[in-house]
Amino acid sequence: MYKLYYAPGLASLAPHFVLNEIGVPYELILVDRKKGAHQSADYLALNPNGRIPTLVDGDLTLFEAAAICLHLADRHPEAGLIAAPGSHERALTYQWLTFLTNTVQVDFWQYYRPEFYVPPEDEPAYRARMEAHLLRHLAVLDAALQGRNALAGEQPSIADFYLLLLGRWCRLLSKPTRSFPDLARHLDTLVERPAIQRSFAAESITAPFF
Ligand SMILES: N[C@@H](CCC(=O)N[C@@H](CS)C(=O)NCC(=O)O)C(=O)O
Repeated sequence: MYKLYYAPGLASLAPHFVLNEIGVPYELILVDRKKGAHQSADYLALNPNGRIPTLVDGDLTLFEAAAICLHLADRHPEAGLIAAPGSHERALTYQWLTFLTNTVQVDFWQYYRPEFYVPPEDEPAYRARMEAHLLRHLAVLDAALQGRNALAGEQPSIADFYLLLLGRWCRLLSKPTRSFPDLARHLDTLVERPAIQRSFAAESITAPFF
């Protein structure tokens, strides 16, 4: 049985969505950051970065939320969470997932934790710059979703579930996720899915979801 190491609302929420969409049994293991569990020797043995999430799949231990989503989608092709290798739809899933993780998530992290990057006096200006980047990314995603129900192909893929995580994180920006109409329409549809509602409930996340 899969084991997903998670903390409520963090990057682990994307693979949590994916596990519930697939409908396989799994064990959800809380990494209690308040107690420093993510820096414990036991957890660092699984994930030397001390970051959340980590997936254990038999003798495979995997970190990076996007890698976990890709692995789960590949292991369960019947769930239809990624198109066939070599197809245009799969290439677009790679494109959007990489954009979400390499660009949006990285900028969000810098917006959220500016203290890692600049001295205290520079933090407000740095955050403002990162927020401007994030708003531009949300506009790109909104335009990509115009008249569409998925980022790639016709059915939501792992990229869409990852988008829901990041859309949630961006809900408190000066121009929040909800103010991007096509993005909001798409995320509203995803939120209604039973697997997504089960994920939120298991992490005690209540509305508004983004
Ligand atoms: N690129 C990693 C980033 C994971 C990450 O940064 N996780 C955050 C929570 S969203 C974390 O573990 N933070 C630990 C900390 O704040 O020390 C992934 O997507 O898995």
